[in-house]
Amino acid sequence: MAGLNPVIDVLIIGAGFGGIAMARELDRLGIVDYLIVEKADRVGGTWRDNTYPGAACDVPSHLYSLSFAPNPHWSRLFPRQAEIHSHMQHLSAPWLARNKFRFDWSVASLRWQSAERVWQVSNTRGEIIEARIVVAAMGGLHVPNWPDILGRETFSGRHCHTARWDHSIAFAGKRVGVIGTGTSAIQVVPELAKVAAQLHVFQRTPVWVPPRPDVAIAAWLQRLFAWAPPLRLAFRAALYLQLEMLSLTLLKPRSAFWVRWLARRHLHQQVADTTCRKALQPDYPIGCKRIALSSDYYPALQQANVHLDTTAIAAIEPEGLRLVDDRHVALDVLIYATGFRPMDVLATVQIEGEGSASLNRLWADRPCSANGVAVPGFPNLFFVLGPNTALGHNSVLYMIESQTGHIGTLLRDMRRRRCAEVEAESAAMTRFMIDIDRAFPGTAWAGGCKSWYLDAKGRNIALWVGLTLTYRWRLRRARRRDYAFR
Ligand code: N01
Repeated sequence: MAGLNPVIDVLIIGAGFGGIAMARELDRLGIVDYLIVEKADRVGGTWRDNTYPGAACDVPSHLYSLSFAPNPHWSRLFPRQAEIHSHMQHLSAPWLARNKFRFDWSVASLRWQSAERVWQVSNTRGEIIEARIVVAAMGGLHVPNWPDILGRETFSGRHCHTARWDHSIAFAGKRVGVIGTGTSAIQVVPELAKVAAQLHVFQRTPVWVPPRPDVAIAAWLQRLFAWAPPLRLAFRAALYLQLEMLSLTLLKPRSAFWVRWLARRHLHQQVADTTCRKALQPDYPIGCKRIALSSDYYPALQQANVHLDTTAIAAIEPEGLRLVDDRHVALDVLIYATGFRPMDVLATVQIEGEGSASLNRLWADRPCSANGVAVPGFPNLFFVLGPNTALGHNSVLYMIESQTGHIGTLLRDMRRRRCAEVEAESAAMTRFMIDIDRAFPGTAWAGGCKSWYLDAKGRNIALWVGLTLTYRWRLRRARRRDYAFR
């Protein structure tokens, strides 16, 4: 193992939006002794990893921005991956200039040293950084779900996952298969349909697809937003309130009739063939799976070179897919748009807290936490976008900033009280999990569908169940009652 460096105050893991927001919070507090480690060679998180054609955000750009780094010059209402990623690179420049990042630094383990009250963080090369505080901003959706389909390794053509796009694959003139019809698939399918000779879309469950009202933001409006920041702020607030209203309908699905109507009308307007329409009509409440906004998915499915296949896949074979009705679909390229494994968020990181307690073991059945931010037994360790703080309806950046602000307040309290340790109370974790489980039944997300929000037993492992404002308010109160300072 490499020699130890001096102990630093704070180590942030992950250079996505969460890591950058945390770094900015530390700057605000005047904490200068920190580093951000990142497994890849650039900032960007989700927006660095998901580079498939058509990748875009389904939260409007002026809301999908960190509050301290507004961008009046977003070119579209719904930002595309390249624009978000370049915005993030621009955003991270001051920290790059200050040499705050350590790239290609893939964390392998975190071990709490109770005598020294420091976290010993090692990477896959055996290098170690010691830090008094660790903030894990690793995101919840970064482990691709490679489906457990018989014969997956035998496919002889090119293949990739949407979250690990292989840009060397040429699609023109090829027979391409896409497994999955979630939000990633509905974005990549229209792009592949433009170039593939044949595109086979393998759908297990249809998704609700309302139209995506994407428009370019005119240059004059961008200039106006730059010139009059209150106008941009008002626009942002209006977008935020609109999405909070959507969350009210998802919390009480009976009031979601208008979103359902919108999506049904969209399906009827765009798909004339009744058999095809029937195949694309979901039979679960809207919002149960993430709503997939798209105005070009249904038209793409009806192109002459595109085939929607709803027969289950029996096996992957060297030359293509075998379906359960024994049909063979010959393919040159296979795309897995099969989502992520949120339960495997700690798949590559071992975390040992007080008394060598293993967080991996603790979370093996279900990831539990106090407010999605901390776990009893793991002092001075905080999570950004920890369990049950993802969203199915609003900007996750609002949750990130709620959490980084909360962690910042705890660090300030530690400093004020001259404490070396802060740890979540067990009662706080119990309270949070009970509140999440109590609020969940009766919501759209508990509507009986299968989604990455749920574990194999149907328990909500991912979502915050409520308004984002309620979450921010909860964290305000949590500061006093949910932590022990030592
Ligand atoms: O993944 P998903 P995703 N055989 O889990 C199918 C964010 N995101 O990458 O529904 C056959 O939604 C699976 O079928 P079923 C966003 O938070 C955001 O699309 O389980 N099919 C499903 O159709 C989102 O919610 C944006 O029956 C199999 C698909 O694969 C999250 O990422 C864009 C299968 C997986 O859908 C995940 O979205 C992209 C199997 N064995 C992503 N296994 C935007 O901002 C899985 N499937 C727009």
